[in-house]
Formats: sequence, C-alpha cells, structure tokens
Amino acid sequence: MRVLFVNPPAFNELTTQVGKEITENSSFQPPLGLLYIASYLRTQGDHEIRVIDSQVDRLSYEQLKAAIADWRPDIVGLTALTFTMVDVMMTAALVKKIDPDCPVCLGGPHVDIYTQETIRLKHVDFVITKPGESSFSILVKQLEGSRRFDQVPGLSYKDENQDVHSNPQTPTTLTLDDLPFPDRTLLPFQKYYSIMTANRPVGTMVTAKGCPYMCVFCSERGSKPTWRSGRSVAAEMLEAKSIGIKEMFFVDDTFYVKKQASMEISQALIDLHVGMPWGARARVNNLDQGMLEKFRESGCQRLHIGVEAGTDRVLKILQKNITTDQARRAFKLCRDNGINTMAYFIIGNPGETLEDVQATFRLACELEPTTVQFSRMTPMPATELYEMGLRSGLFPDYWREFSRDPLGSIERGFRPKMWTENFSEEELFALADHHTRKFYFRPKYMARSVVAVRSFHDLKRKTRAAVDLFHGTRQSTTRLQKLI
Ligand code: B12
Ligand code: SF4
Repeated sequence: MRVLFVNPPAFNELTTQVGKEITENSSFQPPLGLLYIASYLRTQGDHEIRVIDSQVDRLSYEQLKAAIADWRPDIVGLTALTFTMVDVMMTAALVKKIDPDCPVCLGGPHVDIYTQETIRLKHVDFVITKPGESSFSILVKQLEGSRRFDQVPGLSYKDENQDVHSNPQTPTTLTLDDLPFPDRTLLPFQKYYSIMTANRPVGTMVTAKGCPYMCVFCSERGSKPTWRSGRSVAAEMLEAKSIGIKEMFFVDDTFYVKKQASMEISQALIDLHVGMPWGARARVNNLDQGMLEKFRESGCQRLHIGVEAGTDRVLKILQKNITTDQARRAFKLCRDNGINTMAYFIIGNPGETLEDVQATFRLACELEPTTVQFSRMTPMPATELYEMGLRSGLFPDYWREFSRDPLGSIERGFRPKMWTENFSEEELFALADHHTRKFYFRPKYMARSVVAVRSFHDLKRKTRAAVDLFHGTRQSTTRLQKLI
C-alpha cells in the first residue's frame, strides 16, 4: 500500500500562549509521532511510505495538493493537535478533493481527548487513540484484506450507514525500547533547527513518556511514566549522528523524573562515546550536582525548565510541587555547571495579582536563565485548569464545541480563551510581551549575550531573535502603558 503521513500546515494555528511573531522562526521540530508510526509500519509489511512535514517545507495548500495528487496515496495519516485542528481539517478536505475514496486517519493528542467529536467530522474516516503504532499497522492490514475494522484496537470508524463504532485500546505489550527508531531520513531532517543552539540540524527524540506530576495546566499530569534503557537511547543517537544530526533534544514530558534512568542514559552516552550535544525538558525540584556533572559529561548543553510563577503561593495553586527556592538553587547549579537554561513562566495564573506578575519578572531576572519565555495562561483541554474554569463558570466547554466543527468555529470567529479571572485578554497580551521585552533588553542581559557570542553564525542567530522579539512585542508594550 502507498501510505502517506502528513504534518499539516500551521497557517491557522490557534496561538495565544506566545506571539506567533516570536515562535514562527524560533525552531522547527519534526513530527516525531508520525515517524514512529511510519517506522513501525515498515516492520509490519511491504509498504511504500512517505512523510510530508508541510510546516518545515513551508508548503502552501496548493503545493501540498500537488504533492498528494502526484503520489496518489492509498491512505493518509494526519497528526492532530487541538491547536492545529483547523489546518488538519483543511488537509483532510484536500485529500478528499483529490481522491474521495482515499481514507483519512487522524491520530495525536487532540483525538485522544476528543475521539467521538473527531470521528464524526466530515472527511475523517478513522481515528486512532494512543499508542498508535500497532493500531495503525493493523488498520492498514485490514484495509488491504477483510476490512474487519472491529479487529483494530483503539480505532474509531464509521460503518456504511455512517454509524460510529469505537474499539477499546488494548494495553500495549511494546515497550519504548521495542519500537524501531524513528527513521529521520523520511523527512528533510537537515532543515530542523532551534534558535537556542548554533548546532544544525537538531533532532528530537523520546527517552521517556508520561509524567507523574500534577500541574493543573498540563494535560500530561499524572500519567504513568515509562523509560527507555540507556543503551537504546545511545544507539538511536549514534544512528542520528551518522546521518549528520548535530544536536539532540529530548522531548520527554520531563527528563529525569527518575534519577536512575537519566543517570543510566548519561552513562551510556559516555560509555558508547556518543559525543553529541543534547538538551531536555526538566524540573527544578529533583536536580542535584551529581546529576548535572554526569549530564554535562555526557553532552548536556541546555535544559528547558518550567518555573511558571514567581511566588510560592501561585506555585501552590498551580500544584507545580516546586518552590521558588528550589528554582534559585537549580538555576545556580546549571550556571555553575555551564548548562544553558530556558526558563518558562506563565502570566495570568489563577489567583495571580499584578504584584505576583512583578514577582515573576523579578525571579526571572534573578535566575539568570540563558533565555526566557513568558506565556499567557491559556487553559488547554483535558487539564485540571480547564475543569476549574468550567466549574467556576469562567467559560463554557468551548474546546468541545470547537472540536465538533473546527472549520465552522473558525469561520464564526473562534479564538482560544485565556484565563481571565484577574486580567483581561488584552492585559495578558500586554503583560507577557512587556516583560519579555523588558527581560531581553536589560543592559545586563544584553552584555551577557554579547560576551557569549561564539561565532559569526551565533551573532546572526541572536540578532535575528532580537529583531523578531522587538517586532513581536512592540505593540503590546505601548498598549500596556495605557492599561496599567
Ligand atoms: C515536541 C512537542 C512540540 C514540538 C514539535 C511538535 C510536532 N510537530 O510534533 C513543537 C515545539 C514544534 C511544538 C509546538 C506546539 N505544541 Co507541542 N508538544 C511537543 C511534546 C512535548 C512532545 C510531542 C512528541 O514528539 N512526542 C513524542 C511522539 C512520539 O509522540 P506523539 O507526538 O504523541 O505521537 C504519538 C501519538 O500521539 C500518536 N500519533 C501522533 N500522530 C499520529 C498520526 C496518526 C495517523 C496516528 C495513527 C497516530 C498518531 O502516535 C504517536 C506515536 O506513539 C508534546 C507533549 C506530549 N506529551 O505529547 C507537546 C504537545 C503535543 N504540544 C502541545 C501544544 C499546545 C503545542 C503548540 C500549540 C504550542 C503553542 N505554540 O502554543 C505548538 C503547535 C505546533 C504545531 N504547529 O504543530 C500540546 C498539545 C495539546 C493538544 N490538546 O493538542 C502538547 C500535548 C503539550 C501539552 N501537554 O499540552 N510541540
Ligand atoms: S507541566 Fe511538566 S511537570 Fe507538570 S505535569 Fe506537565 S509534564 Fe509534568
């Protein structure tokens, strides 16, 4: 079978957390989920497989249409985030326009949450909930053979009468180590980069899934963690290195949830002489000197750390399970060990006052991260925060409504809502942008960045980021002066 996977364009991405002007050129990461599905499928049969990342290739809909029409796939798989659902549906419609008989299958975080809403959408034939690898392969087999869709675990489908059926997902026996490495050559891997590093291309990988912490704004909260062995992680990095990838970023929900697992990975990277810089997403409460030394020795160059708020009171409300002192300690440890940091903060948390926002800004400066991001609190579906908003009547179940008709919703002017308990949306935009700008254009920060310039390319990268930031935050800062 000819199987095509598409990461849809992001022309209509629903952004509210961070300004598009800032995120647009800051990085491109591959749709790793699609690579996992595709690489597993290849082990299950003799299929022709292609993957298109419309975002990194900056494809217009016309170009995407031409690419699909040219290849004439037998099935198209699309990855769906709630925030990209408008483009997902436009892509599904495009596929059907080219070939009304070509089945469209959706997977990804959005369909895990809104399975029933999604399968009822026009142009969607199949929906697969996670984990998708095995289910998608079984679906392809059924499409080639007896079309017994009731035999595909985790599949939702419509029968000839358009009645919807959903099969329960069966617990997978496949561990993360059992899955084939995602074949990065299915995509133009040379094009992926991050403004956070001068190394290009940057790859991404998974060393663990799930997170036991309970942050109210996160849909991964309380999910059961599973880990890969150090050997498997090191082997995948060596494979990535062999095709020319220069740096790896671990997209795990949070690296080193289990100290032993992260130490084992680091040790394997050292033992197998992987010699590739890496970065990861992390927390402040469980870092220690021994870990950082080992991370550093194995190639760790940057950690992206969610601090979120500048007061312990707000951190408690967020159920972040960290303190501002732990943040101070962790960032100092990173600085002392020469590890770059990206600190994430949120503006507009529940119960937050203007004084709290100012405390957040002060903490951000005090921590001296290499880079910082102030985002606006936007309740995401399937989070405790969203439930809190529903319970308190702050908003109706608007994500569910949106999911029933993404294209119609956008035509009716749908926009994601921010947490407006204490600040209006306009104020949230202005506060986040104002503090971003204030952070980066401090003389101390600028002096530090200039000292840290390592090459002409590095200088170009930083100048580009500064220009994007300047344009991206200018308007809001002027508005803020009027507001507060
Ligand atoms: C890496 C990452 C990114 C990267 C890369 C995104 C990408 N193209 O894959 C970057 C930085 C670009 C990014 C950006 C954004 N992200 Co992001 N991101 C992640 C993160 C941390 C890991 C994703 C990943 O690679 N996982 C590893 C792979 C192997 O797993 P997977 O993607 O889930 O895929 C598996 C299944 O979902 C399924 N599957 C996926 N696709 C398909 C397709 C088919 C056909 C099938 C059958 C199955 C299937 O099978 C896969 C293999 O098991 C997740 C957190 C998480 N836990 O998922 C958030 C997450 C996906 N991101 C999220 C958000 C909100 C965003 C942004 C909107 C943020 C913003 N700008 O405000 C943007 C939108 C990006 C865009 N335009 O597409 C949310 C999505 C929530 C939701 N309801 O949709 C998540 C879940 C984080 C969270 N907890 O809130 N993100
Ligand atoms: S925000 Fe990070 S630490 Fe908190 S629940 Fe989500 S993945 Fe875990």
